[in-house]
Amino acid sequence: MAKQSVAEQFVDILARAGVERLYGVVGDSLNPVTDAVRRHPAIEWVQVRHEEVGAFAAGAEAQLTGRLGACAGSCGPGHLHLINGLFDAHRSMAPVLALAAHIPSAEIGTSYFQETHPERLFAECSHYSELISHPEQMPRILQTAIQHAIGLGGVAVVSMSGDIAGQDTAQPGAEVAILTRRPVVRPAEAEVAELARLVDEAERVTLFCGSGTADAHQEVMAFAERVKAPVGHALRGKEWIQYDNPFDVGMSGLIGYGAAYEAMHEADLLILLGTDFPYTAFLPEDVRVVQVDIRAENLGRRCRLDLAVWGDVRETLLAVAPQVREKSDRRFLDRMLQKHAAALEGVVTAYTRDVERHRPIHPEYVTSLLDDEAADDAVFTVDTGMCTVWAARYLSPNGRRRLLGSFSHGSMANAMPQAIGAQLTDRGRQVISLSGDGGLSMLMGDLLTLTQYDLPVKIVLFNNSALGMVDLEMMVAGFPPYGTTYPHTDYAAIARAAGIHGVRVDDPRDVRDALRQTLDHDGPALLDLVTDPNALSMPPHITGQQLAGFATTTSKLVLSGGVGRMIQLARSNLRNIPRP
Ligand SMILES: Cc1ncc(C[n+]2csc(CCOP(=O)(O)OP(=O)(O)O)c2C)c(N)n1
Repeated sequence: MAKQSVAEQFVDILARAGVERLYGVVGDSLNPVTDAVRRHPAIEWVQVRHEEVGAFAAGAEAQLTGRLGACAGSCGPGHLHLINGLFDAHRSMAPVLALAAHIPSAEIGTSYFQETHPERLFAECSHYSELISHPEQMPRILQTAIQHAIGLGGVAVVSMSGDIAGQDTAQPGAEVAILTRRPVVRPAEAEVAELARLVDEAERVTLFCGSGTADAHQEVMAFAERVKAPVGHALRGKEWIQYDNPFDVGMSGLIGYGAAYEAMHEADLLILLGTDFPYTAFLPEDVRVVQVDIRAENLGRRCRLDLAVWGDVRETLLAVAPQVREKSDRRFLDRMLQKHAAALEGVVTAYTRDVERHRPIHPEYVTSLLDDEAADDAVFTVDTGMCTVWAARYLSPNGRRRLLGSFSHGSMANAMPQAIGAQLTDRGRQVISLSGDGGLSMLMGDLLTLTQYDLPVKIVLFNNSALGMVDLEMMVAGFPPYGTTYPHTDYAAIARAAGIHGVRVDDPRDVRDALRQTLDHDGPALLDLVTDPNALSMPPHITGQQLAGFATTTSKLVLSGGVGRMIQLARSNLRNIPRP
């Protein structure tokens, strides 16, 4: 067999691990690798304008497909540009392999032009970050990296100088067996038995769900039915839990709604299912708590636990369900469903009042129309900022739609880059980026990537000429808003100049038609909606101090926050409550 270069072997193994694209910006140190990609039949080079976009896109691919995503940066500045997107992928547990091409190997440690120390630089945003400094380290280092990314869920980084990548490999890589699937993790029998005992002892059980409930919708519902438990969710659990859910009590957290908070606090047993919900202030202190998680190291890091269960949510529920006695008393569940419906009824009119004439356009109105008009299997990517609030409240999951954001890392500018990755995995699927004007402008260069690859991404831009979320945070904390506004900018014109179908709308009566036309457009499109910067949303459980700050800053602003179609779910769940 002809000799392979290290770079060729690298690319070959990535392709065999399921990687279809390598996102990046070329550079001298990357040349042997990009050249190997050019010649490889199964892997494509996606030429982004900013490496951060490539990392976000690779993370989005991984979150949608469950397969390994990949990106690359050339030495020095290319590494630094990758970092934020890699942090996001890592914290979302998205398996991503990043190649950090390094300066010439003979120069390492001399403060050479563009020198960084990638194995140190990426340590905090990866499970594994190692340097290949000799051809004989291949293929083992790459295999180890891939297995860290897939096995632990997150980022692995391989650094390699161009001169090493260009050398012949010492060892064949053709037969390397690569792990591509996760195992099923069933918790230990003793934990299952203890969980069953705690459930049997409890009178009021609440389930609180995170992204670990992906693929466990049916099991969560069956368990809730068995123990008559209200089911709340964290933001990353929304897409898996908030549909076909007769036990829904909404979302907890800073942008939460409904009765999830009450259900968690009034329970006598709270079961956290696959969630690393970070807000300890929203977790109860005097309730028994069980946490079930695939990551043993996450157990107990948010609150004191009565039982830690290491396992898949689905497997745990399947194992424990037959061991618990079915409960017949649904009083707690029904009380929580009633509280939830009442909480939603209280705000349901928040945005509907006069909204078809309200100028600037009300963002909640836009999102509720988008929810109606979007495809049943749409992928929504959502910018950090107020877009996340609107998405949490107005987008309706159904088991086929997907919702991606920067929900753990909380970075701005994630949505359009994630939409690029999402669209490349399936050009026929509707991919909608809910972008803020702050977020879009931060990585706007990659609008050109949409044109270059003719990606039919639809950008719905909430153009409030403000960093709205921070504006709100400043007011809540009692600071006068500062540094939070932008001059009015016509992003539709910018889109058109970039070769994208761009339409600007400032009349609320035109929003529905404009959304339809944008979604129907055959190619990339941007709908620039001039939205109201003063549309507010408040968490259901803000402290008195926060409220005081809010009140002292302005008395004109009102609490708002509608609830979209979830009110229908809440109302129909009430109808299911048996009448005496
Ligand atoms: C990279 C980064 N910088 C700053 C922040 C802090 N931050 C969070 S939301 C936000 C405002 C986002 O503004 P925009 O995208 O216009 O959306 P809006 O909230 O106005 O809808 C800022 C500055 C952040 N999360 N990420």
